[in-house]
This record gives sequence, structure tokens and C-alpha cells, in this order.
Amino acid sequence: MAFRRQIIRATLQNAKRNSLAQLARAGGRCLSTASPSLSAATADAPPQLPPFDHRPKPYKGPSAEEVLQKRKTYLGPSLFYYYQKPLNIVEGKMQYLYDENGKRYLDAFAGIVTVSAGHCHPEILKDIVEQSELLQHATTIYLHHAIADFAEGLAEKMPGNLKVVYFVNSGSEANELAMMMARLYTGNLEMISLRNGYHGGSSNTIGLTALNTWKYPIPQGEIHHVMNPDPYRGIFGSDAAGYAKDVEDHIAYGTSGRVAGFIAETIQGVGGAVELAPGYLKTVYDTVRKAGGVCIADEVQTGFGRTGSHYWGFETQGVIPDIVTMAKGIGNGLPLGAVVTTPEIASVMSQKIQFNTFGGNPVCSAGGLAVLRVLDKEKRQQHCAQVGTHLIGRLRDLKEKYEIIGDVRGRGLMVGVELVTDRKEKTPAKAETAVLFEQLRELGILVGKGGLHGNVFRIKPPMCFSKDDAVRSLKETHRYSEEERVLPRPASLSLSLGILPLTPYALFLPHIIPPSASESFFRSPLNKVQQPNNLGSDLHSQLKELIPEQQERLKKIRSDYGKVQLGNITTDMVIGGMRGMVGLLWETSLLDPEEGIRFRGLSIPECQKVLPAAQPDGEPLPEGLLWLLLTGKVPSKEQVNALSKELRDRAAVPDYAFKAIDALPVSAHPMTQFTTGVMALQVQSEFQKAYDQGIHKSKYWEPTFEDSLNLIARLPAVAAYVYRRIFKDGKIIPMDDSLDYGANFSHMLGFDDPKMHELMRLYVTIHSDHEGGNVSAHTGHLVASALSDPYLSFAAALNGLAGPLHGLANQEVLLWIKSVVEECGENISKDQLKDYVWKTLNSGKVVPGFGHGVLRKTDPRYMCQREFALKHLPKDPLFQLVSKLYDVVPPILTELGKVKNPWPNVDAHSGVLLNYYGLTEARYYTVLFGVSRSIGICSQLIWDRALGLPLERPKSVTMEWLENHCKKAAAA
Ligand code: NMX
Repeated sequence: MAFRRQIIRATLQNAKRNSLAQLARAGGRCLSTASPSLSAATADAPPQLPPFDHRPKPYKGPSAEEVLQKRKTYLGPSLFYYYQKPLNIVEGKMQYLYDENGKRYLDAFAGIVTVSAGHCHPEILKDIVEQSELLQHATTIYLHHAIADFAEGLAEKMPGNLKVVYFVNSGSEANELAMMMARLYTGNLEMISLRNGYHGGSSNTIGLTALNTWKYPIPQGEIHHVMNPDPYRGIFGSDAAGYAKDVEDHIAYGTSGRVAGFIAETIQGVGGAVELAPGYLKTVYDTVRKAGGVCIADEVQTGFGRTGSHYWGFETQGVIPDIVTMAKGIGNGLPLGAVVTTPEIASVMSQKIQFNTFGGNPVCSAGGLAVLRVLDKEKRQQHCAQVGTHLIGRLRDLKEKYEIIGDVRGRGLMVGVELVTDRKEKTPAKAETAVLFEQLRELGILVGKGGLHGNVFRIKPPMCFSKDDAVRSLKETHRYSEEERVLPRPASLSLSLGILPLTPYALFLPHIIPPSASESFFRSPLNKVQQPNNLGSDLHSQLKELIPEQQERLKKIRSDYGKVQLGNITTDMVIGGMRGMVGLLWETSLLDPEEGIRFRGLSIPECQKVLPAAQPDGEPLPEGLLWLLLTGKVPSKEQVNALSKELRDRAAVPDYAFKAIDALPVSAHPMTQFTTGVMALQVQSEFQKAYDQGIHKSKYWEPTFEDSLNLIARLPAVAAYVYRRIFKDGKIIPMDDSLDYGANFSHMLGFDDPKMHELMRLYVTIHSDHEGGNVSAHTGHLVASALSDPYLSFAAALNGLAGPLHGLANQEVLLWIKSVVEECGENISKDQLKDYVWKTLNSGKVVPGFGHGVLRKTDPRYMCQREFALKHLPKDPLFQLVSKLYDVVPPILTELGKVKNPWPNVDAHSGVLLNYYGLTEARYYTVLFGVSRSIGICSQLIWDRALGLPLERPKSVTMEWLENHCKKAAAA
């Protein structure tokens, strides 16, 4: 509450300051009684826009408010607008825009990088008007010179054999067509695009786009998103080789080996002006072509000289694509797009009729040709180089001065300025960006915003933007920085003034983010989970704040959508283990068949990036993941450290739990011993105690929280006891108070190699949760729904985990691999391996570690373990064998014809890593899995209680019932 009050106070102060400053400007008066920052603002009169010889026409149309109302009534709710108070732009001239009151704005975003030559450029207008007066439309079923002239003009601008032009109406359409060409030409289906790329929002191109804020949950097609070669945020920095290798690996492991094509922007537009690591496209184009694919350059934003150094963006990477797509700047505002390719690729399109009603219509073609001519005549490419170099240089100077500027990048007039709250962690300064964005508008400067977090200013003005304009926009940014309204000089100063935490981000955000997208924005992982975490420093108080709003949310979903159908249940589903049936609420994670698991919206690589680690660039700490699963927020390092300590403080295991284990024969399976220990811990259940004392149901979550944290804290000691009892003569190693959860677990097991500590952190993190339908999670949830306490529920879950088709596969894989080595030696050839796989299958067994009930791609948990192995044990013979299996097994399983996912799952890799560091006893592995799983199952259990989820009780039917029902349905 106090925080909200602070936000409102800060907003009001800002608003007051702004309006006073405006008053002062309007009246030219000096407000001598103003606050120090206000007097600074007024004394230093704002620099004016450079003089410009144009008078806007008097505007007689409806007001901004009326337009907005009409838009809301008659246009789709997904339309969004910039600024808290949307701008009614009614006229444009070159690099300037005018609002309904005749106020002039410097346009540094060009109608989203579309107005290339300048708003209403007279020469272009003249050609458009002349053509419109003669003929607007007839289509290509008749001849017209405009389309042919324009195609010729465009082809002349292209290098190599890129000579055949197709005209369409937009960038999305261009990319649709390019993708279709790639598939038809190569005969392959799978496309590769870059994460953080944007290629359109139509139902096919949405699959190519790789920014969740723009993607509706519809089928995305055969598309793979590879690592973004982002020099600022990417894990390999500017080293293109690492990212290029990812493409090679992705083709080798994630596709059939043959692909249709690869598409990339050369400077990502919507993604925040991210320039690809130098040399990247060269290597990747080679790789893709070797895999049978074609290379597509998306020049929708980078083309036509905007980058300054070159006419086309791809030329900055020294490559010639097979297909080039373009739109936006090509028409200077006309709805126009094009695809240019080689005659050979184009020939595949002639097998059917390919036609576009408006593509290349006379008006657009005349306008497009005029754009080409004007850009050349006015030497706009050279101009972009000069002005852009100056602008980027000056912005880099600012970066030296202001901590908050994390990165200045781009080329020519395609510039990005990324704001971060701290340079080391590169935490997106979303709130600060939003505030500065509003204030720049107040000053008459319109920039764009981009990047997944909306923390990158996109400066991509009409190409006639002058040096004066550049200076002016810099001055404003700088002046406001100096006034400490938004960007106080060193960021630490702003923190000490308390300004950054007070930014009215929450108040601005809904106006900046698309209203319909805003929901997905709030759900979108990095935006949501990285919001400042101001709720309190411990988990319990965070939950206390979060629970009421989530209870309300669930209530609303039920009342608003309670009757909405989520799919049809078929007989197949009833008999087939309920596959594909949506029937459980599970908040902590969601599994996408193609993409793998997301923890509270974050993929595994994203978690590796944003969750606090014990070492620089190290693996995430499982405590951080627990925090994330419980609160939906990424914790700070301090919060994670506090949680580590809290778990250590809760970790004492009562002696009778060990005695219960000791009552079993040492030969009992480790999972049996482990579950026995967990059952013994139940004696201390706080939930059971509170229930016996008649606790009110609204308070159930609190003792559940206590039990869950105690259980998670105590499991490593119980699990380590089982290990040491069975395999190390019962010599117990006590906990080390200086270590975090994962490292301590490794230590108590007897492994103190720092790399094993890292492995354990990774292992626990990735095994923690896998949405709710898997056997262990589902069992825990089901048992808990009867109000069994967390110990009873989790013990039940462990019993499910101990099945060979589920968690026991952890042990089965290594035992199977060892049996391969025993029979055929370590240097087994692929042919021998194939024979061994067939032998396993023919003996009626499954190949452990391959296949999945939901996933339809290689498990990302497998991939991150593979990356760990490549980093730390690339030469290990068993790892080499696992790699070989990746080549050998999937084709065989595919050949069986019934396996839905022939690719490896998490279990295919974990044993080899553990074995390498000395944890060789495969029979024990599922216990490690069990410890990890407690984090996900208990987190959800706390929410089950907080949300008051009911007893789970699906309807079952008999075969007779099914027969009767289906017969009746068929007759009807
Ligand atoms: N080896 C041989 N046959 C397989 C395999 C495999 N790895 N995977 C699936 N099949 C068979 C499966 O047994 C079934 O055959 P049938 O119709 O004769 O009963 C058929 O292919 C169709 O199965 P799917 O629908 O593809 O898979 P399902 O959802 O039934 O099962 C698993 C998923 C994971 C149980 C299955 O793939 C499997 O048994 N894999 C090996 C064991 C394993 O690695 N388990 C760990 C899972 C880890 N994880 O879930 O993350």
C-alpha cells in the first residue's frame, strides 16, 4: 500500500512539474518560487525544433477524445496506442507530424519505420496523384507499365541473381510468400528463425516471429527458433561462431536434418534494433544451404539505404540471400510489399496459379518507383550514414555518462538505445523507459519502443531526419536526465533519491502496451516476472500479498468463463490415459509440446539467464526457482540468499525418520527407503495439527506453506542418508552452513567438486516441475485435494515417480547405457548401436530416455544438460555415446511408426553427467529426481490451498457405458 501511495505521489509531482513548466513556457514567465528542479527547467528554456517551412492546415475534424471513443466502439480491441494520452496526428510533412492543435512533433519513428523519404514527400505524392487520376486498379490480368517499371527498378537494386519480383501488400504477406517458396522449392517443411525476431502476425508468420508478446496461442507450424546472435545479451557476445554452431546443432538434433529455409532480419526491428553478431549470416547461410534450405533476408525495416553503410541490410553481413522480402519503407506509407528471388526458385511457383489482387497495382507501383528515385536523388543512404553516425556517436557519449544506458546500437538511422537498471545484470529498465517515453512526447519528440521488455528506444525516423533534429532529440534526453526527473546522472543517485522505485510505471503501462496484448504482456514471462519485487523480503509475506488477487482472478475466470468449453473428450482420451485432455489447474509451470517447459512463463534458458546463480554465469540456484514458482517473480540475489538460509534453518531431521529408514533392509530400493523417510517426517506436519485444531479453510495455505518449506528443506538430508547408508557404509556427512541448497545436497552425498555443485543446482532446477499432468505431480495434487498434508501428498507422488516409465527412467538410462558398453565396448560404432537398440525393442522393452507423453521435440532439459556436458566433459566416452544415441535412436523409433516423439527426454542425459562426477550408483538416481520434484509439487500445493481448489473427482465409465454411448452418438 505504502508503495502504491509513493507511486501516486511521484506521479502527481511529475504531472504538476510538467504542467507548471508548460505554463511557464506558454506565458514566458519565470516561476521564481518553484522547486529547484523546476527552476532549472524554466531557467533553461527548452530548445526549439529547428525552423521548418510548413504551416499545417487548420484542423476541423473530431477531437482526440471523439476519435478514441469511436475507435473503441467500432475497432478491434487488439488495437493499441502509444502514450497515456493518445496523440491525434492529423498531418505530416517530411520528418514532422502535427496534432489536432497544430503542435509540431519531430517524428523519430516514421510510422513504425515505414515513411522512408519523408511524410507526404511532394515528388512521390505527385506521381501517386497523377496515376490515381488515370487508373487506380485493373490487376495483372491486363498489362500496365507501372508494375513492370517498378519491378525492373527494384531488380536493378538487387545483387546476384535476385531478379524475379513478386508484389504483395505488406511485410507479413511477403514473408508468407517467401516461406511458401522455400517449402515448395526445397520440398522440406521445417523453417528456422531467430529468437527475438519479428516477421509478421498472420497465421503462418506468427510462427516465424519469436517474441511471445506478439504470438497468439495457435498452431505455429514446423518452425524452430534458434539462439539470437545478440552481441549485447547473447551468451556468446559478439562471437558469431557460438550462435552459428547452435543453428548447426539445432538442425542436427532438432530437425529431420533437412530444412526448408532460414529467415532473419539483419537488424531486428520489433526486437529492439538488435544487430546480429558480425559474420553470423555467412556461416549460417552455409549451414542452412548444406541442409537443403534456402536463406531469406527480411529487409522490411533495414532496406532502401536506411542502414547508411549499405542499401540492403544483408550486405552488412557480406551475404547474398536466395529470397529477399521487403515492405514498409518501399512504399513511404503506401500498402506495398515485395518478394525478390532467383528465377530458379521462382519457377516452382508456376506449378499453380499465383496471384495477388492488389499486388503491384498502378498507384502503389507508381509510388514505389518514385520512392526508389527520390531516395537515390536525395542521396538518402549517404545521409543516413552521416546523420546516423553522428547520432550513434553522441548517444554513446551519453552512455558514458549515464549508467542507465546499457547499450547503444544500430546503423544509420536504425538505432536502438537499451535502458537497464543495472549494467551488470542488464535488468531491463522498463519503468524508466516508459516514463522517459512519455516525457519525450511532452517535448515534441516521438520515438518508438521495442524489445521483449519494452526497454529499448527505437530511433528510426524518416530518412530526411537532419543533424539538427538529431541534436535536438539528444538535448532533450540529456536535459531531462540532468533535471533528474527520469535519469539522474549516476543511477545510484537516483536510487538514493528513491526516484527509480517510485516511477509511475504501473500507471503508464496499460496505455503503452496494447490493451489486448496487455493481458499477454502481463502474463508474458520476462515482462511479468521481472517486475520490481517490492512486496517484502521473505516468501511468506510475498505470498500473503499475492494470494488475494489470485483468488479474485480465479473467481472471475469461473464466473466469466465457467461454461466455456475447452475441447472435446474422445473415447481415445478416456482409454488412452487422458492424453491431451485439459483437466487440471497447475499454476507453476506449463509444458508446450514443441517448446518444452516454462516455469511461470520462463523457458529453461531464460531461467538460466535471469535466476540468481552461485557463480558468475553459473547455473541457477534452485532456491531462486522455488521463489519464482511460488510468487511468479524473479527474486533478487539477496532474496535467494535469505531463502537459502531459511531452508538451512528448517533442515533439522528428527532422529526417528532415520530410524524408520534403518528398519528397512539396506537392499531395499533407494526410493522405498526415501519415501519411508518422508512418511516419517509427516509426524511433524503443521497442517495436520492445525486441521485437528479446527483451522478455518481460508487459512489452510499457511500451515501448508510451513510444511512445504520444512519438507523441501529436510529432503536433502533424508536423501543423502539413504545414499550414504546403502553405498557408503552409513558414514553420514552433516550439512555445511555456508552452502546453498544444491551444493549442500551434493556435499552431504559426499561430492565436493565445485562442478558437481553446479551440476546439482542445474539438476534440481530442471527436474523441479513439469506441469501438472505427469504421474508424480498429478498424484501429489490428487492426494492433496483430499486435504492430505504435504508429506502424505508428496510421499504418494514419490511412489508414482518410482515407476520405470516416469522417474525411474533416470536410473534405467544409465543402466542401459552401461549394458551397451559392457556388451560392445565404449567405442561402439553406430551400426552396432543400431543393432543394440533393435535388440532392446525386439525383446519387448522400451528404449529408456526417449519419448514423451506430451513433448513432441527434444526435451530442453536434455539440451541444457548437453550444453553442460559440452562445456565440462566433452571428451567423456559415455557422453560421446549419449551423443551417438541422439543420432541413432530417433530414426529407429520413427521407423516403428507408433512412437509419437522419437526424441530424447531429460532422463537420456542426466545419468551420464552424475556418473562423470562419481555418482555412479544408477539405482539411486530417482531419489535425486524426487528431491527436486518437491519444489514444484509443494509450490503448487500451497497454491491449491490458497485458491481453495476442490477435491478432485473425475467421472469414470465402464466399457459397456462407452459402447452404448458411442452407438447412440453414431445413430444421432
Ligand atoms: N521405446 C520404445 N517404444 C516406445 C518408446 C520408447 N522410448 N516411447 C514410446 N514408445 C511406444 C509406446 O510404448 C507405445 O507403444 P504401444 O502402443 O505398443 O503401447 C507407442 O510407442 C506410443 O507411445 P507414445 O504415445 O509415443 O508415448 P506414451 O505417451 O504412451 O509414453 C513414455 C511416453 C515416456 C512413457 C514413453 O515414450 C516411454 O516409455 N519412454 C521410455 C521411458 C522413458 O524414457 N521414460 C521417461 C519419461 C521422462 N519424461 O517424461 O520426461
